[in-house]
Formats: sequence, structure tokens, C-alpha cells
Amino acid sequence: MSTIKYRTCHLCEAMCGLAIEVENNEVISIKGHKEDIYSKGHICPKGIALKDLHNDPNRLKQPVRRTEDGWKTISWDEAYDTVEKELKRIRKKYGNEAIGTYTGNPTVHNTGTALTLYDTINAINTKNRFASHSLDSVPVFLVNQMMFGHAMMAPIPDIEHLDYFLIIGANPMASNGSFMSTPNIRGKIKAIQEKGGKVVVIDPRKTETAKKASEHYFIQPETDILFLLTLINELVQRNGIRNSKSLRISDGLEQLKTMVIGFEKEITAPITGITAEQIHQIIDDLIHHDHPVIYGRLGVNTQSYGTICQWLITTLNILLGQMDEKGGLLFTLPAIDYVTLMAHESKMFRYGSRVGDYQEIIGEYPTSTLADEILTPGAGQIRGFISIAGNPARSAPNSQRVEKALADLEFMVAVDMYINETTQYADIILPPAVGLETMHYSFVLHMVATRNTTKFSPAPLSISKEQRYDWQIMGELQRRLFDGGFLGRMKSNFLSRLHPKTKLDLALKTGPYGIWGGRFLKKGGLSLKRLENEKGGIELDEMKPVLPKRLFTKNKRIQLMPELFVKEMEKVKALLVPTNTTQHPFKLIGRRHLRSNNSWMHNLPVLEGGSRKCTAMIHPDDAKHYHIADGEWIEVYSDVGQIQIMAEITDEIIQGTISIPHGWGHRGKDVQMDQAQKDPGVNVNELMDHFRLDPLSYNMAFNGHPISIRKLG
Ligand SMILES: Nc1nc2c(c(=O)[nH]1)N[C@H]1C(S)=C(S)[C@@H](COP(=O)(O)OP(=O)(O)OC[C@H]3O[C@@H](n4cnc5c(=O)[nH]c(N)nc54)[C@H](O)[C@@H]3O)O[C@H]1N2
Ligand SMILES: Nc1nc2c(c(=O)[nH]1)N[C@H]1C(S)=C(S)[C@@H](COP(=O)(O)OP(=O)(O)OC[C@H]3O[C@@H](n4cnc5c(=O)[nH]c(N)nc54)[C@H](O)[C@@H]3O)O[C@H]1N2
Ligand code: SF4
Ligand SMILES: [Mo]
Repeated sequence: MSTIKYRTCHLCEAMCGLAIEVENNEVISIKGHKEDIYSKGHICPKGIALKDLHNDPNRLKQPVRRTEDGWKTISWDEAYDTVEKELKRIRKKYGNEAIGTYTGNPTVHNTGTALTLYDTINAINTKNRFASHSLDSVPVFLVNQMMFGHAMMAPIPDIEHLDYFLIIGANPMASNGSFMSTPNIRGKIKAIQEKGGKVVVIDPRKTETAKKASEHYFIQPETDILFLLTLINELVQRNGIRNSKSLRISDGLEQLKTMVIGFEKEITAPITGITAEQIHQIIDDLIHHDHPVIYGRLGVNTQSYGTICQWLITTLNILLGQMDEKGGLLFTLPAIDYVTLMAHESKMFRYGSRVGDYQEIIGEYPTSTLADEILTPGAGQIRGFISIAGNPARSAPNSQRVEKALADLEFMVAVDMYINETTQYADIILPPAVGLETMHYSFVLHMVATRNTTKFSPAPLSISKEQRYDWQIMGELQRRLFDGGFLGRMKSNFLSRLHPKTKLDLALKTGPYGIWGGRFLKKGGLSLKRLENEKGGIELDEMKPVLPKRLFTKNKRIQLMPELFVKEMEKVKALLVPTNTTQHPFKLIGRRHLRSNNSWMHNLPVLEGGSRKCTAMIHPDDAKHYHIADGEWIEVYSDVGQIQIMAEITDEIIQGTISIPHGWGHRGKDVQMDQAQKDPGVNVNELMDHFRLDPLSYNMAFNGHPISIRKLG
């Protein structure tokens, strides 16, 4: 007899509820859970693919060791003993900094890992920590820290109540949104339009989102900074600044007005490609709508001015009176108040990395410098490495150099269920139970959601005797690799043995809605037990304004003009006179597909097809100039590498720009991903210069990278 089990999908930020038909510990089917209070039955092809992830024959369930005769399955004891022996040997010989760690994107999505990760990494006691954050989000952290006093204080678009949505450099129809956790973006965009509102997209490509938008404007890559400064300049000139609470509690307005002088629409239009008339129209709309919201993501974060763009977007929302307002942008108050819990961790710029002197941000150095730290000899050189749920051999820039570095290590352990392009370099792989084998609570994503809701899912499937949960693996590493004094060890060991459900229960009970929490004992407050009975989740308080109370800045005011950003602006004026700094005539941008998830879901045949194609999109006029036909193979090259890839001719991309998705190139001597290797695609990160960073956050500037193309003979 089959039963229906309910679990939140953990794959992207949307947190869709799934209804999973299970029989004899096997998945029969996966559908959207109609009674889920948040997603109401919405699901995408990746959610359905969780069945295939569970059944993937390449998925590891026991540790493996790399030997001269290939991968050998070993016992957990042997695996842990080897990891402990080798990493302790390295630590003893070279010191603590000789151990490096990298934590990838799924560490945010996998509850067991998220709950144990920082305790484990802290126990290892090394400054050489890296994470996917510096390929993605550090500009957002930095702006939140400087303006609101806390890296995780992220204002989230109130997508259900806004009436004008200006989306700059994000494609939520494919990605389902980021720093905007909400299911069914398509439905929400439609709803804005049906209520008479407008959705406008600014993107060098006519994306899936742009096609559904009311208007789309093509922009030249990496010119958003000028576009945004022009918007502020125009808003000032047309008296569009609204007197609002958030503005009244902000410092720096007059200085800001002076800063934007000179960024006139007639001057920036030829550079950005967005005409003076179009700017005029956008300003008209911003002025005449009640709740205009501006939102930007990877397109503006992973470029040379990632931090400044994020700052200007946040500032514009304040000038428009939408910050901390219903219908504008709001701050969440989730059941587990991660922002308050993490307040003491929200620190940056305390120390610099050894080779590049890049300053840490929340305890991490930029991933772009990981290979330098492994390959550059001297005290502090990384010799032992722990990779947790990451694939830097595909996700990091200059990835061929990352591979060279991984091959150069004395010892590497990976916590991952696949032998992929990164983990192939590991000596030992420790595979956790994943997906439907694990319970789920999205405590990180509730922090960036568009509504305050809460939901717990027990694991729909059980695991076999040979398998281990992620939190068990992390706990074992934490105990075996702990470095520090006696009391610290006792505390760390105690924490490492806590079941994640105990941790969740405690956090829920003491949280803002908990039975022990808040300022008073709330009758019927939250506990894990209560949540376990609410399969579709619970709607919590409506999102409400929380400022200035929840500000973490010293003077309890929003900082419009952080000194660090203002200083950088001195260089920005020079952008008004474009100079040719590169020989390469094209700019490279990325793209995401609905049926893909960074680098790691290409082994599931069910996700093949649709729009998912690893091609180089090129404008027809550019193709004509180079005599390139549709479907023909071309070479794309930069100062650091070259790849050969199929051209896809389309007028959906701005002239002079090429779009190539990341996370492909499933090749490698020891890789074991049968399906992915059949249609490997090519790895765009071989083209990326790892020194091309946002100067303030050291986030990688993937977008706008200079490249050339040539027709293959
Ligand atoms: N050119 C270019 N490069 C980019 C980007 C881009 O837009 N363009 N985007 C960047 C962004 S936004 C990000 S976030 C990074 C992602 O960078 P990474 O996090 O380094 O890479 P992923 O492809 O997400 O790889 C995830 C790894 O985790 C494993 N995994 C999946 N689920 C689990 C789990 O539950 N437990 C464990 N232990 N392992 C698991 C997978 O097998 C895989 O090895 O890539 C960045 N790289
Ligand atoms: N299906 C799927 N969903 C995902 C992921 C995935 O790989 N697949 N990855 C997840 C992750 S880790 C993240 S961080 C989020 C990212 O979520 P999004 O930010 O929505 O992701 P992208 O699709 O990369 O959107 C970036 C857009 O910026 C545009 N762009 C590039 N350069 C510029 C520029 O200079 N200016 C402007 N204005 N636009 C530019 C690109 O054309 C692209 O449309 O998605 C998450 N969700
Ligand atoms: S949209 Fe995201 S959360 Fe929803 S089913 Fe798809 S991958 Fe899962
Ligand atoms: Mo990301």
C-alpha cells in the first residue's frame, strides 16, 4: 500500500511543497502539494526529478577511496580514520592554515548540513575558508552590513502587493528567484499585470522573464552602474524623491544628491543602450506608481561593480519610499530568527588572505583566490582540503587552474554524493544521504522569503544501514578534527552530538513565535511537534515594517553613503568617457535553465530537453560578420582560456554580447557521472580571469567578461 508523504523541495529558494507517493521505501510519484500554504501545488521539473536523484545509480551511498586501480568502496571507520590521520599530519607539519575548506551552494539548502556546517568549520580552526558566496552573494552581504548594520538584513520585494517591478539582471522565471524566496514566479508576475501593474526587465538578453514582462530593455553588460546613477539623478531633478519613514531615518541624502550630478541620461544612454526617452518613461513609471520596487540579482551582483550596483538599487528603493513598507520591500521575521542568532557573526574586513591580501567577509576569503592559496609555496600554503557540497572545478573562475590546484594537494576529502569534476581529486569521498532521505526545514530561506511562513518535513524515505546522514558526517569530522582547548572541545563535542531535530525544536521554541519565545509566553506557540502535525505549513505574522528597531547600525539609522562605497565612486566618473581597455570585442554573460541547477543535476535524464542547451548565444549581425551559421561550432577565447562550443544565433541577445551557461563540461579522468558525461557541454569558467573581481566585496565578476570568437575551420 502506498502512502503520501509531504516534503518541502530544497533544490532552489522557492520552497515548494511536494506530495510524494511512497511504497516500500520507493518513490512512486511526486506532485505539487495543493494544501501547502505557500506554494499551493506549484512545482517545477526539478522537484519531480528528486525521484531520479534518489534512484541515480551513480549516487554514492558508502565512502570511496581513490586508488591506483580506481575507486574502492571502504567502511566509514576506515574513511574517517584516514581523514583524521592525514589532516592531522598536515596540520602538525605545516600549521592550521594548511587546511582549507570550501562550502558550496547546497550547504544552504540541506538542513542537516546548514545546522552543523559552521560548528564543524569552526572546530577545524583555519582562516583558509572559502564558499560559493564569493561567486554570488557577497555584494548583498556587504551592502546590508554597511547600510543596515547586518549582512543578513536583506530587504525582500513584497511581490504580492507591489505595482511596478523593475527587474535588473535577474531571470526569476528560470531561477525562481534569489533573495526573494517565493514559489510560482510566473503566476506572481501575471498577477501584478492583471492588477494593472507593470513588470519591466533590464537585461542584455530577452530572457524567459523578459518575455513575460510588460517591457524589456536591452542593456550593455556592466553598464548598470551608469543606468542606476542616471535613475537617481533624474529622480532628483524631477522631484521624485518621496518623504518616507525610511528616508527620515537615513543619513546622507544631500551628499547622495551631489554624488549623482553629471550622470545625465543623454550622456549615459549611448553607453548603456537605454535611451533618454526610455529613462524618461521609467522615471514616469517610478513616480506614478504607488509601490515601485527595484530588484537586481546575479546580473548586477556578479559583475565588476557588483557592490555599487546593489547599493544603488537599495538606495533607490529608499528614495522611492518603498523600504520597509507594505507593497515595497520588507524584512522577514521568521520562526527561527537567523538574523538575531547570527548577529555576532556579521563581521568583515578583520584580516586578509595570504597571497592576494583579500579581506575576509563573514570569515571567508574569495573563492577566486583558492587556487593561489593552494599553489603558492610558503608558510600558510593549503596542503589539505575539505570540500563540502561544492564543485569549484566548475563553478569557480579560471577553473582549469582550480583543477591544477586540487591535483596538487597532499590530501583532500569531499562530502558529496557524486564523483564529479571536483570530487574526482579527493582521496576520500564521504557521501551523505540526500534529498528525500533527509528531513527538511528551510531555516535560511525563510529569512529571504516574501512571506513569514514555517514548515517542517520529516524524511519521506529511510536510509540503509550503510548510509549516514550529513549531520552525522559533519559531527564526526567536528569531533575528530577539533583544534582548541579542553572546554572548547567539550562544548564542540556536545553540540556535534545534538540531533538536528533537537536543534530545530530549541530554535523554534525560543524563536519569535515559540512556546518559550518572544517577550511573553505565547499560548499555542511553535515547537517542532506542533509543526510536524501541520503538513502544509503555518502562516505566521504578516510581514510588517520593523525599522528602525531592527537596525543593527551603531546610530540606529540607515547609512545611505557608506564611506567605503563613496570612495570607490571617485573612480566611477571615469566610466562616462569609455576607453578601450581590452583587445576583445565581445562581452560574455551567463544564463540559467529551469531544468538545471548550477553544475550538479545533469546526471538525471528526466531533466534533459526543454530550453536547456549549452550553447553560445550570438546576435545575427555578429554571426554574419564572422560568417557563422546556426549550430556551427566556434571557438570562444579570453586572456586565460579557450573553449569550443556550438553557436546559437538569436536576436534575443544584444549585439556584441555572447551568453553561455555555467556548470557544464562534465569531463575528467576519474569522474563517474554516466548520464552527464554523455552530453557533457563545455565549461565556461575556463574563460574566466580569476582576478576579475568586484573591488569592494571581491565577488567574482563573471558577467561582462571580455572575450573574442573565431569560426572553426
Ligand atoms: N560562470 C559562472 N559561474 C558561476 C555562476 C554563474 O552564474 N556563472 N554562478 C555562481 C553561483 S550563483 C553559485 S551559487 C556557484 C555554485 O557553486 P558550487 O556550490 O561550488 O557548485 P554546485 O554546482 O552548486 O555544486 C554543488 C555540489 O554539491 C553536491 N551536492 C548537492 N546536494 C548535496 C547535498 O545535499 N549534500 C552534499 N554534501 N552535497 C550535495 C553536488 O553533487 C555538487 O558537487 O556557482 C557560481 N559559478
Ligand atoms: N533552474 C535553476 N534555478 C536556479 C539556479 C540554477 O542554476 N538553475 N541557481 C540558483 C542560484 S545558485 C542562484 S544565485 C540564483 C540566481 O538567480 P538569478 O539572478 O535570477 O539568475 P540568472 O538566471 O543567472 O540571472 C541573471 C541575469 O542577468 C543577466 N545579465 C548578465 N549580465 C548582466 C549585466 O551586466 N546587466 C544586467 N542588467 N543583466 C545582466 C543575464 O542575462 C541573466 O538573465 O538562481 C538559483 N536558482
Ligand atoms: S521551483 Fe524550486 S523549490 Fe519549487 S519544485 Fe522547482 S526546484 Fe523545487
Ligand atoms: Mo548562487
